[in-house]
Amino acid sequence: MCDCIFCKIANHEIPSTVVYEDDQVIAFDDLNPQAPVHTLVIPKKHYSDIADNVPAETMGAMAHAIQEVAKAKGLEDGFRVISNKGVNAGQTVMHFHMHILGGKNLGENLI
Ligand code: IU
Repeated sequence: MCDCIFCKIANHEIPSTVVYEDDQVIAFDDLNPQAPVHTLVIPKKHYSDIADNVPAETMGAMAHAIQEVAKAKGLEDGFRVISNKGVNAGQTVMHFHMHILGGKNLGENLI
């Protein structure tokens, strides 16, 4: 059994507010939002981070999910995508995820 919290969200063992889902990825609202829209996209299969030999097909599915989230959340005015990898980036959940932030002018501040 995987003890990873995002694996449990992907398997619907832990509830989340799902914004988009297909066979490869799931997108859900961040529990501690840093912007009016803050949604996470994760692959359903476990990879520790973006540098963990993530297949190109999975990256494509992530990109597609980002576009679907942007449409669902009405982010026509723009949004930011961030993926933290490792200690220096402040990664706290060791299951590859991309943050989608929007809903206001984010300026030049990093998340
Ligand atoms: P980071 O890139 O690893 O630092 O981001 C992890 C994010 O996961 C962070 O924004 C948390 O608020 C978010 N999160 C969540 O949405 N639900 C959870 O159960 C947990 C973390 I643990």
